[in-house]
Amino acid sequence: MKIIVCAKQVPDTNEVKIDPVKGTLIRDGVPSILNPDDANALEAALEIKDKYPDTTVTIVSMGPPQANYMLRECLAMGADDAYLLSSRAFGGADTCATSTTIAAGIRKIGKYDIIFAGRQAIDGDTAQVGPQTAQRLGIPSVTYVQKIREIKKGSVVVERALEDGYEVIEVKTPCLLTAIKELNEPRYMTVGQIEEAYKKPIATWSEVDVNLAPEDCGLKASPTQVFKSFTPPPKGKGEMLQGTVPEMAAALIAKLTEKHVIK
Ligand SMILES: Cc1cc2nc3c(=O)[nH]c(=O)nc-3n(C[C@H](O)[C@H](O)[C@@H](O)COP(=O)(O)OP(=O)(O)OC[C@H]3O[C@@H](n4cnc5c(N)ncnc54)[C@H](O)[C@@H]3O)c2cc1C
Repeated sequence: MKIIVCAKQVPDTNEVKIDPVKGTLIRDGVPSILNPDDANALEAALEIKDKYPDTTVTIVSMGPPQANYMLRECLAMGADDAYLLSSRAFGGADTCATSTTIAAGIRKIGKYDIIFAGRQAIDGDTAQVGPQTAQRLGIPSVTYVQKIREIKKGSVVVERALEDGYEVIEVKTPCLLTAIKELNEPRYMTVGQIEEAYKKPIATWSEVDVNLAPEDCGLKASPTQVFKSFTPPPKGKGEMLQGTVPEMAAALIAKLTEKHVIK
């Protein structure tokens, strides 16, 4: 079986703090990490490889040259090979242009049975790239995969998380599945695998390598453009309610109703 995992390097948004005086984001010293949902996607692929040893796991990422470190981490977890889609032409991509580029990279990689992506990336937070990539490749996709029940010949049976439960879906391969954190617990790298990971070559492909014209990628191929970004205002101070218990309860209900928390 051939598996491709889409992995994105993202700033660790848990480490991003807001400057209380200027109200701007403090990005200094914020480490770049493998997007958490993508670690679950990779773990799912590696678990299939553990079960079916003739499986290969290939990572594909679009990003700047430093995304190489994240790809080494994926190799050190157990992936077989990795490709980085990197070029100035890819800069400023929205999800539409990102999925066009990733799909072009996947076409060049060739045959695959399952593509895994994360549900969403913690920086852009759109959760659109996985399904869009599937659509560009003309294959079905299942999002919010919380469990892989069975790998059959020509299909996979998965559980898709819903707000109040889950649905069981059998999907024909080749297909794309997006992973959520409930799917598994990503494994650690081992020292031996880290050493091996640094010996492996990682091919870097530009738009020319994946048969895209410069106007098909990046900002030029993006129907949306971010024209302003700003830090949300900090939450107001807490407020202590005064009076007797019934008075405080009435005041609380009035405030929650006013904010449409309750009707
Ligand atoms: C603050 C901010 C605001 C933005 N606003 C918009 C907007 O309004 N509209 C818009 O279209 N774009 C927007 N973007 C851009 C968009 O988020 C990214 O450019 C796009 O590359 C990926 O979308 P995402 O990060 O939301 O990924 P998601 O769709 O959340 O990612 C889902 C999965 O797709 C895969 N994936 C995503 N990106 C890559 C990659 N580069 N390489 C490999 N796999 C990948 C991963 O498996 C990931 O888990 C914004 C970006 C930022 C930082």
